[in-house]
Amino acid sequence: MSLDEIVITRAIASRFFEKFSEYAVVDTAIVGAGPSGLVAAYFLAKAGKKVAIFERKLSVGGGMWGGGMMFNEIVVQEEGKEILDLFGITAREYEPGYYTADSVESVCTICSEAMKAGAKIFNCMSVEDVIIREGAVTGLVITWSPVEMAGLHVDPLSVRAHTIIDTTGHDTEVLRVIARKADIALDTATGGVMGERSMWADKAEQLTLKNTREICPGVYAAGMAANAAFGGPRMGPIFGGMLLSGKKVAELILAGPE
Ligand code: 48F
Repeated sequence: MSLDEIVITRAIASRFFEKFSEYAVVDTAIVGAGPSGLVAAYFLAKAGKKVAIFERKLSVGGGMWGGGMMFNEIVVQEEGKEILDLFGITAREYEPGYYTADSVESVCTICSEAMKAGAKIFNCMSVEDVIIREGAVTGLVITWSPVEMAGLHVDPLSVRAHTIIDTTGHDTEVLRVIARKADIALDTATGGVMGERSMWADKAEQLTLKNTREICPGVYAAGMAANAAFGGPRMGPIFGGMLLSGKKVAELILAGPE
């Protein structure tokens, strides 16, 4: 059988738009496919929720691929190792309480499990705004990342979601746009994004979990974005807090409003 380029083109276009159209309305939209976003997607999808992740870059994994300073190993503490174990990722003890894992194995495995559980990833898409109805965030405004990068004047599209998770890491992009444009105050001491503090691994890891929560109606903060939102410190290349934050935010969403 000879291959026809037009069939290939139509196959890609029709399959993509089938998926995109189906996921224009979801239970949870996650912004950012770093470790916290991928873990949240896994637990939510596994529980039967319809989940889409929107990721600006071509690749998933956020800051986890690069380990520490591009040395592609990550460190997790005892609690974080339990998540690696759950995914079957090889973790080796370095010193009591400190475990290492290959960062590429970690990203690939968590991403694969999240997708096998049913989550869909839309890469090369950037979230630039939100939709608000009656005081709650009900959707995201998205554009192609290359459109954003080229500064082209192209109108975006939208997706509707029952809940949204900001897992955009240090930049806290969804929360910043809410604080900047919307008439909704964030549930922080200032009502806005407080910004991250300097590195303090121990304190930051504890605060990441504490700060993982609903931050305004319809929107949860998780991962490094949670610390940046509430003025917590950064933690550097220890990833247990990120993994546990992804699990916690999924549990909070599954438990429903308090
Ligand atoms: O930064 P990132 O890995 O988030 P995380 O899950 O993990 C943080 C750690 O990697 C590390 C750390 C702890 O050890 O401090 O930094 O909190 O991944 C965030 C992802 O969000 C994407 C971005 O490209 C990255 O892959 N992202 C950021 N803004 C947007 C976005 C946006 N507006 N739209 C779509 N994706």
